[in-house]
Amino acid sequence: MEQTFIMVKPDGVRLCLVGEVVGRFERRGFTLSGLKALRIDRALAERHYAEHVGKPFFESLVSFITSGPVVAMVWEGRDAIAVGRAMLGVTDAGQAAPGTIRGDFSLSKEQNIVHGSDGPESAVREIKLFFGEDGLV
Ligand code: IDP
Ligand code: MG
Repeated sequence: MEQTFIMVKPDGVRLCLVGEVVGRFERRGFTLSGLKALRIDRALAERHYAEHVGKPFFESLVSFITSGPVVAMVWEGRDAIAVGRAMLGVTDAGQAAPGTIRGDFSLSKEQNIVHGSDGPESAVREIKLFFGEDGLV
């Protein structure tokens, strides 16, 4: 069984969408194997979004992702990574299909409610970063 890292971002928490996101993954048939609320600091943001350090939107992304609590989760099940990404919708929520989380709850390219691992290496890295003994939190 595959595991993926899913996180409700600060906008999703502020909009009271934690239950909505959890419910969608539960109803799809995934198993919740880790969950915690935390506040991301700059150091953790730079590790989590390492691939984006230096990009034009990076400083804005750090202010956003550190602006309030997030809810970090590990969901487990068949094709959890790809199915999870499909359930999120594309990055730019304004382009995301209705029926996806981003497509139902946001119009923003940055404040797009949720994060989901984009592949097996990211999933392992992100789960370790947020939940592993080696993690910062
Ligand atoms: P993903 O979250 O769909 O994997 P990434 O390209 O990995 O998308 O970008 C990480 C996060 O950075 C996005 O979810 C979004 O919050 C933010 N982001 C990505 N591209 C832009 C942009 O062009 N402007 C503003 N924020 C962006
Ligand atoms: Mg990504």
